[in-house]
Amino acid sequence: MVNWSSVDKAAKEWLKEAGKSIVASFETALQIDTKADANDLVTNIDKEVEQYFTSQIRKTFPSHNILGEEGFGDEVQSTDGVIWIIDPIDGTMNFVHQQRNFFISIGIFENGKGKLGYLYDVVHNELYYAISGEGAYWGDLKLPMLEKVEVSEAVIGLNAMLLTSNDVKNPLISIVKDVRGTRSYGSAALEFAYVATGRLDAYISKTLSPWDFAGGKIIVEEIGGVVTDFKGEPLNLLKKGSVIVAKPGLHEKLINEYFQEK
Ligand code: 2AM
Ligand code: CA
Ligand code: CA
Ligand code: CA
Repeated sequence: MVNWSSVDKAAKEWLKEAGKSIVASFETALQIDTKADANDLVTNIDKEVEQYFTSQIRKTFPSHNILGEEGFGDEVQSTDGVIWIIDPIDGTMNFVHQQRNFFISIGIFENGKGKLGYLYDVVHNELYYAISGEGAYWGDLKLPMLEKVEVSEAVIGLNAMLLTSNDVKNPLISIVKDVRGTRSYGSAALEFAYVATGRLDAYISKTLSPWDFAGGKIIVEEIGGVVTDFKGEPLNLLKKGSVIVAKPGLHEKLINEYFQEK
């Protein structure tokens, strides 16, 4: 049996420590490299923060598995047992260019079921978290269940690149015309936190990796939000793919009225 309250306590303590070292790094010279393309950035801090979490987890919870963006975790092939899915800095471009609008994201799953989710806004020292079955929180404030909203009154997060496809049937073009407004923040974790707190009604992304959505999915689902791929299917915790996270009702409408081929 896993003692979830000791896992929760450790995760929160390590998030605070990691957050302090990230803030301290603002005074140092970053080493910036690129990954898949020239705009896909990674820094020494992304790597150091992931190494910090992996070493703490291995010392404290040696039976737990770790899936991390920067590759310091394990070669996770199945969702059996306890898995920590970690993004040490979500929104690296924001971290490098803005020194804000980036988060640490952690989702902890047991046999594929979300147990503990954390989205940490390092710069504002604000933690969004959920303990499955016990509620979701923004700091000390318990978050209310998400309420239904109409498409015409929805403010949704998405990346403008989604609109650059020439496909006239691109459902995103109709969605952008029909909603009240759109926002692009450049951090999936931030956008999940904003859906959880009602600042956004939905967030749509064509490709996210497990570490981009793991923490946010646990938090948003705890308060009745719906998280699926563009087909309305559940997300695979070990694969990248499309993601729609939205308030109840709105999610159904976006899938049924825009994404499903007529
Ligand atoms: P990251 O900052 O941890 O890489 C907007 O860029 C969002 O998409 C961020 O949450 C970012 O996470 C994620 N993302 C996923 N794949 C990406 C890629 N190839 N390049 C940039 N961002 C990516
Ligand atoms: Ca990245
Ligand atoms: Ca990410
Ligand atoms: Ca990252």
